[in-house]
Amino acid sequence: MLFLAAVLALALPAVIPLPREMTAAPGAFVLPAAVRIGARDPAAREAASFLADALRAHGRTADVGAVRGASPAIRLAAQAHDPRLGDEGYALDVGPSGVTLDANTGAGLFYGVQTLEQMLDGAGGALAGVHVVDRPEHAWRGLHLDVSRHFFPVAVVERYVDLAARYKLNTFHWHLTDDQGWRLEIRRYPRLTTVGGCRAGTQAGGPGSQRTDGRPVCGWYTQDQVREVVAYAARRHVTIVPEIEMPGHAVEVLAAYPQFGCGPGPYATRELWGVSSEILCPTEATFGFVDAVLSEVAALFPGPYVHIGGDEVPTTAWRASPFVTALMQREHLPTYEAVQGYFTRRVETLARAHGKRIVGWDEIVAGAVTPEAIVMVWHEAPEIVHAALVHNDVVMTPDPTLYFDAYQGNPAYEPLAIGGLTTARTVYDYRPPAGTHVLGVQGNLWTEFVPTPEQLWYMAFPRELALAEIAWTPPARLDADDFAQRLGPALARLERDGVPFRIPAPVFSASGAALTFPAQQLVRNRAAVTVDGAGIDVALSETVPDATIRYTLDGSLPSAASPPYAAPLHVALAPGERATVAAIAVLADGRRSAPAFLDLGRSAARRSPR
Ligand code: TNX
Repeated sequence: MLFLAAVLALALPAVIPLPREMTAAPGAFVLPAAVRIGARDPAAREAASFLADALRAHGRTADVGAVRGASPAIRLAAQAHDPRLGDEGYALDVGPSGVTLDANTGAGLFYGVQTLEQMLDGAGGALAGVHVVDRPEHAWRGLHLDVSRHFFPVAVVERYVDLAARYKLNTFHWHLTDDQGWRLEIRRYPRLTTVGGCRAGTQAGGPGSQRTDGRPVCGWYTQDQVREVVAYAARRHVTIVPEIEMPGHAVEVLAAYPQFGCGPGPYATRELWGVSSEILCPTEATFGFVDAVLSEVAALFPGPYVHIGGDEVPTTAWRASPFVTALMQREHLPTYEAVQGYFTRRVETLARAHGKRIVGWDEIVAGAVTPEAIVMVWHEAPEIVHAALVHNDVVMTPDPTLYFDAYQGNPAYEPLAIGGLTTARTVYDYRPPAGTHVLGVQGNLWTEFVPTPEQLWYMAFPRELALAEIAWTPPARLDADDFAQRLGPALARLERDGVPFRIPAPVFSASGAALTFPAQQLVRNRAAVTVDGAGIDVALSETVPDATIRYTLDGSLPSAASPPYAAPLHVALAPGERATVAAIAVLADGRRSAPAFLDLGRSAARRSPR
């Protein structure tokens, strides 16, 4: 009994992202059937309503009221005036008499509630005593979603935002426009959606395919829907950064309004992935158009930023344009990069007049951008990172390290993706450069090969959990092995919530030692071990707590009908003999992981020395 108590006291709750400071405290708080939550101020009431929902999901009744004489079990207040907590931090104490959560702001309380909800998950009726003082490492904890290449309805976008907020991400970069579709209703320019929001077909097949499915498709958000998403995100302390791509990645604009191109057209919303060579022409008419669009965008999105794109600008159309040639002479623009710089500065002036600071992809640096622009660095080359850092604040979104459209394992066993390899571990190991110019980090989810919501969740999780931790937790506290331990409970929670994340493959250990998969072997989901003696014990473990492992020993691919793993397998090998253990993890709903393989070989018998 005493021993058990000691163990309980030592075990800290599995929280992602790991709090800055978390220590065990004596005792535990036994949750009553009816929980009273005392909220001291309006911000506290708002945060408490999320906690009440979570308690109800755990079979309790919960009511939120004022803090009066009878002390409520759980008290929240956003009046800490505690410099340790900053704008987004919180202090959380759980002990036998209850829970107190303090913050300087509503955001801080909201994050404290997220921590508490994760503690509730593993608690089974009693919250272990704990003392937490937490605040984020990075101000910009971003997650991006491309709704142009594939359109996702409001309910999916809200779920995406909700899940991000649960892991304390605070910035949603909504990639609303691109060559393949304009997704935002603009009252002044209705054809942006009715024409630019439609395409005649969608690329079929993998990267580089020239085939389309021939099925016309449209999709966009009305301004009312956008206001709904903005409010939904705001309740969760998520700022939305809308992206309106220009001057490249904008052929859908020209399909609707060809007068903003440099050539005669005609133009069409793009059906294939990749980049259109048709781009916006830097005319006064175009800037008038951009001004009108930005005025509606600024009115819809209360956040301080608008992302104006700026990546991958082919110059073919500008080179062929007498207008651009004349502009270059008049404005003393020696290069096409300088023309893009001119374009960016004009747009920045417009954005500023609408009260917004611009964000742009790192290509905007080459054209001499103003120091107020925020540069979103997606190229990993050190010279590009450094160039951006000289004068500008940056957000780090390195491709493919934080690109959630890359493969998460051997393509042979993964749904079609764009390429590359970005595992949760790849994400976890990323460290942004230090310095006050680095606002934070962001994961990008481009959707060329993400046609459905199911695929969206698969690509997002578990990588998003690793992103959340490197965004929030101080680097000195980051520990991949510890994170791997906390991943199991986090995935179990996503499973309960019906989020079809990618299930990690089983992990091998042989004769007691965990086998690490070097990057090369990880790609092939394959490790190899040479056995010295007559046999070897192979243990398997899964990440998701209630998963079943199924395995084969004959080299075939395991199925749901293969034997379930229960105890370490003893594999006996004669000299020179080889064997393969193959294993998958299967969830209760039948979803399964990619297979992992362990090749065992015994060296041929050596002659005994004379
Ligand atoms: C490059 S990253 C793009 C996107 C694509 C992505 C695919 C960036 C700023 N531009 O238009 O969707 O690659 O990974």
